Amino acid sequence: TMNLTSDQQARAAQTYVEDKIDASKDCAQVLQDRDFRTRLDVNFATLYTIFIELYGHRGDSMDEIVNLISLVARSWLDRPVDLKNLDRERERDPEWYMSNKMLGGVCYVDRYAGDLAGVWAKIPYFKELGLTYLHLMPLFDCPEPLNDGGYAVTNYRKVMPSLGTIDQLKDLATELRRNNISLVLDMVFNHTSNEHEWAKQAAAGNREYSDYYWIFPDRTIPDAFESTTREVFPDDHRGSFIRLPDGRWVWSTFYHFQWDLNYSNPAVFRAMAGELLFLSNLGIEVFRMDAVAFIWKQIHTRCESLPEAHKILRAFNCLCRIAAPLVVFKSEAIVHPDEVVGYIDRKECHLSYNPLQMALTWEALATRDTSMLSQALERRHNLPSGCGWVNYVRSHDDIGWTFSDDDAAELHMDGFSHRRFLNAFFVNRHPGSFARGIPFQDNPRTSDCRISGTTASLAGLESAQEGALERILLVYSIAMSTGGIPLIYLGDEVGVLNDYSYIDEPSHAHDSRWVHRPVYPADRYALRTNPTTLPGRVFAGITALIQLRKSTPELASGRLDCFYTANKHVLGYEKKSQHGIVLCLANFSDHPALVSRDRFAALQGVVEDLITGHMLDVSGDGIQLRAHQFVWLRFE
Ligand code: OTU
Repeated sequence: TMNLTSDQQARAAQTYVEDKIDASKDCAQVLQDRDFRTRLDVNFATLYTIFIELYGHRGDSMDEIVNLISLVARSWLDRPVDLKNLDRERERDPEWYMSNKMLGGVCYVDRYAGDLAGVWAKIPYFKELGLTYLHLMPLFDCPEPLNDGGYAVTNYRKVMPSLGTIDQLKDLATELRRNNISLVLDMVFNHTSNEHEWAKQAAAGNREYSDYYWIFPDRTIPDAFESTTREVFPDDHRGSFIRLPDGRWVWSTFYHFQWDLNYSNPAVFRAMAGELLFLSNLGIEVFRMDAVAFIWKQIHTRCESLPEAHKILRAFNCLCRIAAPLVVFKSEAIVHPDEVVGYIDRKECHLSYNPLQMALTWEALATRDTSMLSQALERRHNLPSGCGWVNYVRSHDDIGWTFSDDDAAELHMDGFSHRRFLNAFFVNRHPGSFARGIPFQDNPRTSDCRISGTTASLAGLESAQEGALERILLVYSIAMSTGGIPLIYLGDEVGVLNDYSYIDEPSHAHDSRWVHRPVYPADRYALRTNPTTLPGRVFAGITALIQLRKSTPELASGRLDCFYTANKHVLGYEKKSQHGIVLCLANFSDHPALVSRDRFAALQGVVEDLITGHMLDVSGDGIQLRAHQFVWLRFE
């Protein structure tokens, strides 16, 4: 192999792999499949290069490649024909998810609908709302009662028995697809539950499976790692390791019953690739790649967002391009904004949560000042083409203040003290706060703290403060209009409040995120069509925003341009398309605010506000916004 270029090496490797597959009885017929061959030709070199970079130092890397491609081939042969058709359709329309018609919703199967049959029964409601993307929270088999809301998976091929079966999941995916709704599930691939078969084998001392995790006989290496790693769930345990009954130490970033997988072992990569492809063949269209920052560990580093973490994701992406091309990844990286964007690329994750916009929307509500949010839109919003944000107001998780301290410093703000202010404000320890949040993972050693609470409770509906309804609609108007996929935490559209009963549930009491994971609020939903009630007013406001978004083509695509309002209370941005420009203005103040006429010098006089349908003359006195008012102005 001396002096071969990397291209030639990859081609030689592909020939070697194909010969092995041809010789095997198992899946040789795949080589006659035109679609498979084309996609393999396009993607093999990328996959091979990454694989050799990660595992080439091992003697068995060629065998591992053969095993991996055989797995991919098998998966393609098993893929249902309706999915193969959709694969082709999506290859022809690769940016389908950037449409202004896209709308996401997320819920827990058990808490929102009882079980999978209950979710099926809610499809008419999802259509009424306009959902095209449904994220069901983790629903696979996991230990009871402690499972971190399903993020401790025991078996990726078995649905939690109380929720249904894998066949029901597949049928539900098909039915949702028939109704134009893409099913989204988590790929919890950084860790498994300690009751997963691999973990049980490892705990029993099996050598092969001990290598699936980061297990060490004594504290030497754990101590070295922990000198640079961060504590993510410090309420549960200190450091990154927990002790096994036999005295060994196993890596556990999150809860002690979630053990981090060892991706430096190619067997782990292949095993998880098998689970991913299995789920793809059920008709899952988008995978929420959980906790991506943590998947690679290297001593003397923070063990977050290492280059190899990106390579693992790219390799998984490549496998899908070959054997499940319609699949799209969404990155879940709730970290520094510089790191968040690192995962966003069509070759890695097409979509990403937008934790910065989410957190700074709340920040602006608390401060009544849009400077930080505006700066974030200006400098951190636009993504590589074909990639999009998932814009959310609340999720099942806490709010973390992940803004960049350097960005804050440019605005003459100190990140540390500002986070302290925000934490105090949102847990109602600041005079005059309208928010009713609860601290999450309050760490006195580092002063780190995050916030739990529902949208409505954080916006002032629970404390019955003036402007609560307007604040809820204001924050949703931002998520609905900046571009990408807006994601509704279901229940928010009827203003669901904090549920403090989690305190009485022993398996939840220690985790304040349960305060914003209430069961289906049937009473509020029953009032949603009654406009004299609060749930009815929230619902009317949010559904109006949804309709408007779907009929405003300027809101498609991810790009925006900032509009300088010269009034710190008022956020401004423009969305452009070949149809025209929509200028969004949002007043975060509790008082009226003016955007003066000279700010519109470049724009024409009388325009329509899409929100109210009224015509406004911007060249007269400028635009006067009521407290918390937002307008979407269309310039032709
Ligand atoms: C994710 O979140 C999930 O969203 C959580 O619900 C899980 O508990 C966790 O992983 C473990 O599976 O720390 O507070 O980006 O912020 O990955 C939530 C880093 C979390 C973490 C994020 C994690």
